[in-house]
Amino acid sequence: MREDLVTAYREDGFVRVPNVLTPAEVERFRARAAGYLEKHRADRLQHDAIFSQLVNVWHHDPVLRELTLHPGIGRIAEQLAGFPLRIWHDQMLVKEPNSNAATHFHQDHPYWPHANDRLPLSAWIALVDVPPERGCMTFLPGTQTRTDLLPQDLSDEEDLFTMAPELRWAPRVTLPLRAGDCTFHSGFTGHMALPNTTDQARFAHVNIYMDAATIYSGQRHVVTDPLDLTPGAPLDGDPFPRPWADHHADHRAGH
Ligand code: AKG
Repeated sequence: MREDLVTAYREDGFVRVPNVLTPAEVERFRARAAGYLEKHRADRLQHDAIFSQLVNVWHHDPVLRELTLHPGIGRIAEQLAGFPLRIWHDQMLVKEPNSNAATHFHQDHPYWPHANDRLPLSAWIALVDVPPERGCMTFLPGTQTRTDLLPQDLSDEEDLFTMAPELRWAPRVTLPLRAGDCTFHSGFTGHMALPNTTDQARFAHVNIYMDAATIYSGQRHVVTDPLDLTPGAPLDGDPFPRPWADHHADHRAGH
């Protein structure tokens, strides 16, 4: 992993990493994602026009599980974070052809039932070419320090800027991706995704990583609600794996 990419991530709260997947992996995962979407449309969380969102596909599909638990991507995420991580959850985010709806600016962490954690991050993996007009992401550099805000309302384009008016005129960085490229962004980095105005679906697979020491805050969330956890319980074990880890090294380090 290039040191300049780590430095950029730590400064800006996001970074683009090219070619995290080989062309053969891209084709295998893209074909599988398209098939999965057709089979599971009814399970989508979002039935509005922003995107089709399918959470924890790794629980249901052995091929997409390889993508969520991809050791190379997990290791890059740990290098960027600088501490041990676990999978929090994955999500398939498909912007349907000509769906024409932006994902408005927001931060991710305020939606999550996490406490006792250092800065988590997401790997947003492009399974097709994603130029701006197909719905790539735009980031607000440096906003990973804004850990004080309430969850933003995704239906309100202005909500983040109403909460933090000084961000309204801040620089914005839009990062187009080729298939197999990835952007990593922290859980507090403000970001949005542009609309898909093309006639090809935008397939993104997002691996979300959290600090391995994260505990459950008690807040409701679709991933933790079925687990019936007590507030303060560690988010660890089988539902939140770290398969890329060197278990011997972890043991020596006391994790
Ligand atoms: C995220 O991955 O945190 C996003 O907000 C993605 C939004 C999108 O892909 O439309």
